[in-house]
Amino acid sequence: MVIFIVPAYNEEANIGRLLTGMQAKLEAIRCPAHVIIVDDASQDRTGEIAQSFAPRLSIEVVRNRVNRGVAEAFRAGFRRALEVAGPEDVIVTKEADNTSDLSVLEAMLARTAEGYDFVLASCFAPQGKVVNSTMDRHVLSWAANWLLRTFFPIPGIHTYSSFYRAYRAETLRRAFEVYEGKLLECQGFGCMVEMLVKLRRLPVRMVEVPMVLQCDLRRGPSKMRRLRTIQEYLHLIRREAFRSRLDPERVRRVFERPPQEPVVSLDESR
Ligand SMILES: Nc1nc2c(ncn2[C@@H]2O[C@H](COP(=O)(O)OP(=O)(O)OP(=O)(O)O)[C@@H](O)[C@H]2O)c(=O)[nH]1
Ligand SMILES: [Mg+2]
Repeated sequence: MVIFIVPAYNEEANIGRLLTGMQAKLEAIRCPAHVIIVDDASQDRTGEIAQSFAPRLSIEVVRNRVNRGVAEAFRAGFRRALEVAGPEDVIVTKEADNTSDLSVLEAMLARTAEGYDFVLASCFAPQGKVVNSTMDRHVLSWAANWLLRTFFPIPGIHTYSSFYRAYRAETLRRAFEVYEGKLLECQGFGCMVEMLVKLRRLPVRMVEVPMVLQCDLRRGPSKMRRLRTIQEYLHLIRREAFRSRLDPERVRRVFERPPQEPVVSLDESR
């Protein structure tokens, strides 16, 4: 099974199209899936529209009463996904704004089936592309990724900031355990970079799948606050670049343990 986690804030203009596309794709590739939407106190109909897909799609909407930001949405999403995930399941995170290109999903899942623990959809990979972005946004994003690559080089990885990723659930469970819940400490958009930087210190096989990021598929404004995100990246670089080594004995113990069955069965829990 593939468990999707989609953080969504005021995405009523996008979420219907997103879920219609996902439903069609999952049927076409015959992929059993469960979708977790984390609706973060949207002031529009995001949650209602997502919930209306329930008869057609295995979906649950986690609703926050107050807006807690994208990092808290991922924390809640991962917590829930790891409750229901079995050892062979894959967790996919993606954006609600239709920019996470579904045509690369099969390639991402194929890579996890080959044994990769962590697969990143990558617009800065040699065959990837960004189209119809504004010049300033594109330059900013490219520069941020270049800076992150310089401080935290990972062979073959070019895009550090993307939300669109596939994780083997069992590996992620172990990563959360090694970091004792501190795999995601950031509060904002930096949290996805933080996860990548922290996962690279573990015995995790990573690979990229090139993606075309088509920015004009999004309707409505961007939710990303640029200044705050830049500050968070800089803070992350300062904190992680000089962090002491993880205890190798602890990492070995957690990563060599037998796999774990789901804590909660999806049928009973909804
Ligand atoms: N749950 C939750 N989701 C959020 C919040 N802010 C943004 N998101 C979601 O996070 C995803 C990424 O936000 P975007 O606005 O697309 O940010 P971005 O992709 O970095 O920037 P663009 O390139 O401008 O699209 C979308 O699915 C948003 O709905 C929030 O406060 N809470
Ligand atoms: Mg986006």
